[in-house]
Amino acid sequence: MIQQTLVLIKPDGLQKSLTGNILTRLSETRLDIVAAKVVRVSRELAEKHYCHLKDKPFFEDLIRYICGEFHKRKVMAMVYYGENAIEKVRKLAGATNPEEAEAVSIRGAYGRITTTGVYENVIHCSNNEKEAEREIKLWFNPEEIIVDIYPTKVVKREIEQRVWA
Ligand code: IDP
Ligand code: MG
Repeated sequence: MIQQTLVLIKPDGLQKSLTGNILTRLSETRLDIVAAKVVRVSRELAEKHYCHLKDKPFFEDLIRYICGEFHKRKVMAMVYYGENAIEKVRKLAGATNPEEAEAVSIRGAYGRITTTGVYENVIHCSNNEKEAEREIKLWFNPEEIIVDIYPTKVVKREIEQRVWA
C-alpha cells in the first residue's frame, strides 16, 4: 500500500547535529522524500500537532520541547512517501520511550529521557494513515508537496503575504 507519513526531526536532533545521521538511517527505507522544510514551531502549531495528548501530565513540557525551548528553536519537517511508509519509518524510529526503544533504532541510538522526565526522542513519525493525513495537512500546504497525495481545491483569496523587497 502506497502511503505518506510526516517525519519531524525534533529540536534535540537538530541541536545535536544528527540531521545527516537520521536522514541516512531513513534512506534505508528506500522511501521518497516528497516535501521538506525547516520550521520555527509556534505554540499553536505544537498544540494542534499534539492535541491528542492535551490531558497528559507531560503536555506542557512536550509543547515547550517541540517549540525548541530546551534547544534550538527549529524543527525539520518532511513527508516520506512509498510502500508501507508509516510502518517502515516507525520501525526504524523505535519505541516512543527512548530507553525502551531498540538500541539500533533512531530513538534508541540518539534519544534520552531528561532528569525532568522529557522524552527527547529526536524524531516524530505518524502513527497511522488518519494521523498522517491530519499531520501532513497541518504542517504543509499542497504546493509544498511534489506529489498529489490528498484532494485539493483552488480558492481565490486576498491575503497579505511577505515577498522579497
Ligand atoms: P509517538 O511519538 O511514538 O507517536 P505519542 O504517544 O504520539 O508517541 O507521543 C508523542 C510524543 O510525546 C512522544 O514522541 C514523546 O516526545 C512525548 N511523550 C509520550 N509519552 C510520554 C511520556 O510518558 N513522558 C514524556 N513524554 C512523552
Ligand atoms: Mg504519535
